[in-house]
Amino acid sequence: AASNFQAEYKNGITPLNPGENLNLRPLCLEDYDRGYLQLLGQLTSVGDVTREQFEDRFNKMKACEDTYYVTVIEDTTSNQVIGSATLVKEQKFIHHCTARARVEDVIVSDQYRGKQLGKVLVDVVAALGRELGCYKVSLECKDHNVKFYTIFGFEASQDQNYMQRRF
Ligand code: 16G
Repeated sequence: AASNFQAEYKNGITPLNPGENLNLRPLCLEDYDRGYLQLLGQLTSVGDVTREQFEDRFNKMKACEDTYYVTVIEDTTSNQVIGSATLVKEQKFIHHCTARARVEDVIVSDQYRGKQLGKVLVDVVAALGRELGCYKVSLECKDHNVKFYTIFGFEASQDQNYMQRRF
């Protein structure tokens, strides 16, 4: 996967070594107690999610083989999840029964901004999308984040629009 990384890093940081006492790994059930949902609350509304609801959702995702790749960074000194990004792989019939991927729910805790951790997270999940054989990886983001995502080779589409219908 290393050869698929796209970003440049300062201060000896690499995607596989994101910093002292920081551990990049898949989400696990115990992250409920490590502030994972509070972290997501810095991105958007999460609501009151009980441990049972979290475990049920986690297990459902896990049961979807080769689909949800929730990646987190844990600060091992505070035992808190301080960053996360998710890759979702979607199976397709098109392009010879290939798959596409989406980068979702990218968030770094406010106290950890400026440490290249967002870069690490997106670099890792985008490289993973490629490794998993997806023919493309896409995301939606706010205007002010467009420049950030170009680092990894994302570009605004000339002829495709992001549309949504909210419920
Ligand atoms: C951003 C996120 C998306 C997330 C959404 C939540 C990235 C690249 N994009 O668009 O994944 O689900 O925000 O906002 O992280 P919402 O609650 O308004 O849908």
